[in-house]
Amino acid sequence: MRKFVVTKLSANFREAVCVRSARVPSPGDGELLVRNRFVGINSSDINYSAGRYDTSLQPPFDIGFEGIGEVADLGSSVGANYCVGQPVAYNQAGAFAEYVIVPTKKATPVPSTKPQFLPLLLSGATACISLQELGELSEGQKVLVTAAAGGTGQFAVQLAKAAGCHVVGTCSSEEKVRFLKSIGCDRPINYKSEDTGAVLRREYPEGMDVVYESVGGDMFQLAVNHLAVKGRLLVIGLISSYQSSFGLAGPSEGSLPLKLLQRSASLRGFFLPHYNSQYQGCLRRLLDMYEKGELVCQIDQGDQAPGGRFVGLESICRAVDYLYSGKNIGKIVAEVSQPDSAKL
Ligand code: NAP
Ligand code: X1H
Repeated sequence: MRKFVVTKLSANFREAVCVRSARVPSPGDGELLVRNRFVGINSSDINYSAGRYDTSLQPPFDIGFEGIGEVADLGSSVGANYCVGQPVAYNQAGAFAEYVIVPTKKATPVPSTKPQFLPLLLSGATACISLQELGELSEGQKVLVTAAAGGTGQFAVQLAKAAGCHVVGTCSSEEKVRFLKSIGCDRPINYKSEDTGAVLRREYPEGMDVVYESVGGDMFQLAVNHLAVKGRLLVIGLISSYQSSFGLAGPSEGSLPLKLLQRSASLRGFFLPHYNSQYQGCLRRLLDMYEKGELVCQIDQGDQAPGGRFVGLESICRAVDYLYSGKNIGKIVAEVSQPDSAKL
C-alpha cells in the first residue's frame, strides 16, 4: 500500500511529507484494518507535520487525523459490532494512507462510506462539544462564528441556531454568504466587502454572548472587543498563524485581561482530545440530526480547486494548499480509493 510519511518537521506540508510504499499492516488485539475511501483535511495537519502536536515525535511518522472506509480485516476480540466490509469512520493519526490500523475505540460504525459522514467526527464534534460544555447557549443569545462556512464553522452555525440563538458568521466571499444563509445564519458578514467591526458596532451594540473563534490574529482581537457583558469567547483555533509564527502573545494583545475583567467575560480554550468522555454522546446526536435531515454536512471535494477534484492519495497536498487558500465551503475531503464494487 501507499501512505504519507512526515520525513522532515515543517509547517510547509509539501516539504514535510513524502509518499512511501509499505506493507499492509495486520490488525492486533482490539484493532481493525480499514481500507480508506475518503480522508478529511484539517488545518492542523500542518501543526502535526511541524511536530507541534507531539513534540516527542521524530520523523519518520504517519500523518492524517481522520477517514472513512470499510473494515478490511479484524484483529482478535473486536466484538460483534464489526465485520469485514462494515463501513466505519474514525479519528486516528496516520489516516493519509490506503489502509490504516484503527483501534475499535476510535472507530464509529456508519450507515455507509458516503463522504458526508466524515465531517461529523472531528469538525462536527468540535462544535457540538465546545458549544455544549463551554458556550452555555440559551435561546435568544447572540453567537458569532468566525470561518463560519468552513469545516467546523458550518456545524457551530447550525447547532447555535438549533439552540435558538441569533447567529452571525464571518466569511470571505459572496458564495460563502449564500451558503451561510442556506444553513440558517442570520447575519453572514463577508469580511472582504464589509468592515466586520463596523457591522458589529452598528448592528450588535450590546456585543456577542458567545464567539466561536477559529481564525486568530485581528479576528480574535475583534471578537474580544465585541464581547457582551458575561460573554464567552471559545478559542477553537488560530488558523491565520499556523503557517508562520505562533502564540497569542503580540503587541496588540496587551489589554486582553482588562477587557475580560471589565466585562466579566471569559476566554475559553477548547481542544477536542480533552473531551473524550463527551464524544460518543455528541456524535450520536449529530448522526441522528443528519439522518433526520436536520443537519447539513457540507463537503468540499475540490471541484473548484486548481487541478480539480481531490482524487488519489497524492491529491492530499493540493487539498492542504486549497485549505490555506481559504476558498473551501464546508469540510475538505479527498478520495483515496474507489469503492470495492468499482473494481469489478
Ligand atoms: P476550515 O474551516 O475548513 O477552513 C479554513 C477556513 O478558515 C477557510 O476556508 C477560511 O474561510 C478561513 N480562514 C481565515 N483565515 C485564514 C487564513 N489565514 N488561511 C486560511 N484560511 C483562513 O478548516 P478546519 O480544519 O475546519 O479548521 C477551522 C478551525 O478549527 C482551525 O482553527 C482549527 O484549528 C480549528 N479546530 C479546532 C479543534 C479543536 O479541538 N480545538 C478541532 C478541529 C478544528 P474564510 O476566510 O472565508 O472565513
Ligand atoms: C495537549 O494539547 C495540545 C493542544 C494543541 C497539544 C498540541 C496542540 C497543537 O499542536 C495545536 C493545535 C491542535 C488543534 C488545533 O485545531 C489547533 C492547534 S494550534 C496547536 C499548536 C500550535 C503551535 C504550538 O506551538 C502549540 C500548539
